[in-house]
Amino acid sequence: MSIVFYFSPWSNAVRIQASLAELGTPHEVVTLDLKAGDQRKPEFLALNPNGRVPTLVIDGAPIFESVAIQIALGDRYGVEKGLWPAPGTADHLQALSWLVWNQVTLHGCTFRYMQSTGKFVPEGYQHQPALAEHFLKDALEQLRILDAHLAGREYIVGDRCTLVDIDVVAGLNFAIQVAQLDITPFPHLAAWQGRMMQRPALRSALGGG
Ligand SMILES: N[C@@H](CCC(=O)N[C@@H](CS)C(=O)NCC(=O)O)C(=O)O
Repeated sequence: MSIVFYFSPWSNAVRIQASLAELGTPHEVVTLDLKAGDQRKPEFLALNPNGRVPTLVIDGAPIFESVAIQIALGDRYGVEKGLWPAPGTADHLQALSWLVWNQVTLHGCTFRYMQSTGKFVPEGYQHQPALAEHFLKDALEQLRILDAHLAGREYIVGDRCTLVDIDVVAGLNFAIQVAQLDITPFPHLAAWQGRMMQRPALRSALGGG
C-alpha cells in the first residue's frame, strides 16, 4: 500500500492531513507551492485536472476533491481503525450525509462569508457587507443545526470519533481563525470542539501543539 499526499499549508488539504494523522496511515507528503504555480504544472494536472490540493495517489491511482478523499480513506483504512462506519450500515449513510453537509452546506456559506469580508480578500475586491451579513446568518443557522445534533452526543456519527468529526473540526477551526466565527453561543458544538482538540494527532495536525 502506498499513499502520496499533495499538500499545501493553510489550504483545504489540512483536513486530509488531519485524517491521515488520526489514521496513522504511512504516506509520503509532496508540498506544492501554490503561489509559485506548482499546481498548474502538467505532471500535477495529470493527477488532478482541477489543479488543486488536496490530491492523493493511492497505489498509483489518483483521487481529488477532499470529500471523495475522506470517503476513500474511511472505506479503505478507517473501518479497521475504528474511525469510519462500515459500508452498508446506517451509520455509514449518516457519515456520508454529514461529511457532504459539512463541505457543501456549512463550508459553502462560511467560505462565501469569508469571501465577502475584507478579512479574507482585499477590501474592494469582493468586500460586500450586505452579502457578508447574509452568509454569516446562513452560517450561524448551520452551526445551530450542528449544535442541536450534538446535544446529548459525543460525536457527530454513532458513538465514536470518525473522519466526519475530523473533517468538520478542521473546517470549523479554519473559519474560526480566518473569519473569527464565534461558536460560543453553541454550547454543545463548543464542548465537542474542545473535546476534539484534546486529540493529540488532530491537535498536532491542526497546529494546536
Ligand atoms: N473542493 C476542493 C477545493 C480544493 C481547493 O480549492 N484547494 C485550493 C487551496 S484551499 C487550491 O488548491 N487552490 C489552487 C488554485 O486555485 O490554483 C476540495 O475540497 O478538494
